[in-house]
Amino acid sequence: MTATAGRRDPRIVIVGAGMAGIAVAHVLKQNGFGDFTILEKGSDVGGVWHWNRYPGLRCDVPSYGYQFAFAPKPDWSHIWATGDEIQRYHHDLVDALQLRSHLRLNCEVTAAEFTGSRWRITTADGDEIDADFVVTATGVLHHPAIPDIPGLDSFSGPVVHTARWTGIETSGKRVGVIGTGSTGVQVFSALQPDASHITHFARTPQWVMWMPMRLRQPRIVGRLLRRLPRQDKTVRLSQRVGSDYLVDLVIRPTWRRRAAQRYGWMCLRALVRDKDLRAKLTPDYQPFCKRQVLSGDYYRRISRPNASFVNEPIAEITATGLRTTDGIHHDLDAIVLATGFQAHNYMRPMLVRGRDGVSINDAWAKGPRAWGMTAIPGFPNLFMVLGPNSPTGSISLQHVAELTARYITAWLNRFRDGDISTVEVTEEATSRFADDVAEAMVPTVWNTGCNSWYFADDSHIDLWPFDRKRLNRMLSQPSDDDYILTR
Ligand code: N01
Repeated sequence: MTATAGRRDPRIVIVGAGMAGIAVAHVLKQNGFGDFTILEKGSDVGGVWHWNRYPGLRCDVPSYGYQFAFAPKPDWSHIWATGDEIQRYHHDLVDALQLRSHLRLNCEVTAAEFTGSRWRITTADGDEIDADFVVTATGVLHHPAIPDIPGLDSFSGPVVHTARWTGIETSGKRVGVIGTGSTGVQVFSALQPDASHITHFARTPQWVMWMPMRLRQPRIVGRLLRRLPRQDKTVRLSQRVGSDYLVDLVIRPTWRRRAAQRYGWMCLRALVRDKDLRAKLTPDYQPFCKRQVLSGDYYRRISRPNASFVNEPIAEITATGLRTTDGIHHDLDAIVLATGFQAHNYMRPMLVRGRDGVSINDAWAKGPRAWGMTAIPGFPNLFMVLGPNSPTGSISLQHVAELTARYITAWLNRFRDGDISTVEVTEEATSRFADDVAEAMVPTVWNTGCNSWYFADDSHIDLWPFDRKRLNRMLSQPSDDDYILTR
């Protein structure tokens, strides 16, 4: 740490330069913290928008709300932006906010250990970096889940996971797509027109709601938005309206939820005319129970002559294709795994050791837990951004990342002022938070009987079951009562 006239500037390491890491870096800079480094294992910033490059990638949240209020971009080309455009936004932002000098790309953190007064960070290259505070911004949907299907290694053609897309040839080929989440639906719809045949393998069918996802944003809209005096306020307003609407649907069983769910059923009925196909595509759980899939063309594309939908379970993968449990062999030239992520790993497999050498794997032996998505008992001076129970299914994550960064900054200010040396959330506060979450989770739509990546284990849903006001209140001001402080 550097000391100036009685103040000490903390050394801060941010792990991850995705959306959350950028938010933290910006807030630190804004608050006059200069001694921070962002360590990013990828070759570029952007997080999921850097790693995911599969055909058809597009944000299913309207672009005007899917951006930082502190960096509004009024001239998105589409109402739902493509992955490329979102990644360019992050790229440009890092330059505009002058964060590059703080950034170390291709720098993977393998371990972080609390030594009693500070953190020692080890990178894959063997560098050791000391820090007073560590902020992990390592994302949720980062580690690809590779399915444990017998024979996967024996396939003679290319097998690619969507989150590690390498330009495989699918044009004129027989393609199999495994997985029917948001990614599976997007990649299937993008590959269908050029494939000689494409088969969508579904373990569980999903509700797919129609939205005009390719709608362009008229230029005039961008010009008008640019003229607004406080663009940050309009972004916040659009995020608030979007969040309030979604939260209302997912956390309480009301007529509004039922009306929105009815729309899902209407889309299926109106857009899939073939009764047998419609029966196969019909889920046996409520819309919104899993993360809702939106698409402008999936039902049209799955109905095309060169497309098949197979919901017979997969028995094995062979050298030339895939066999389902009914004994049918599906000949394939390429397999696309749209099988999602290990969403509850957070900063792992980094080896994180807190006070008294306790490892994060031991601390989280019964599943990931943190007070307020950010602070973990036993891990002083370490904060997470978009940690356990983040509202990935309801509230703007840009808003949450910025709010959490401001919350962390409040502690950093106290360190800088010499008021505290270490800060560690209490076990009691964390248990209280977990109990409140568990109770509020009961009437949510996520708890109505489906399997989804929201579940950290059989009974624990890793989401935020409250509204935005509660989130804002919780992260507005740290309370000393919830923390152990050393001075
Ligand atoms: O992953 P998922 P995703 N055999 O976990 C199936 C965000 N996102 O990458 O339902 C056969 O939803 C699995 O089957 P089941 C968004 O938040 C955003 O699609 O578990 N199948 C499921 O169908 C989204 O929710 C955008 O029975 C297997 C699929 O694979 C999140 O990312 C775009 C299997 C996985 O679906 C994750 O979406 C894309 C197996 N062994 C994604 N294992 C935006 O537009 C798994 N499956 C912002």
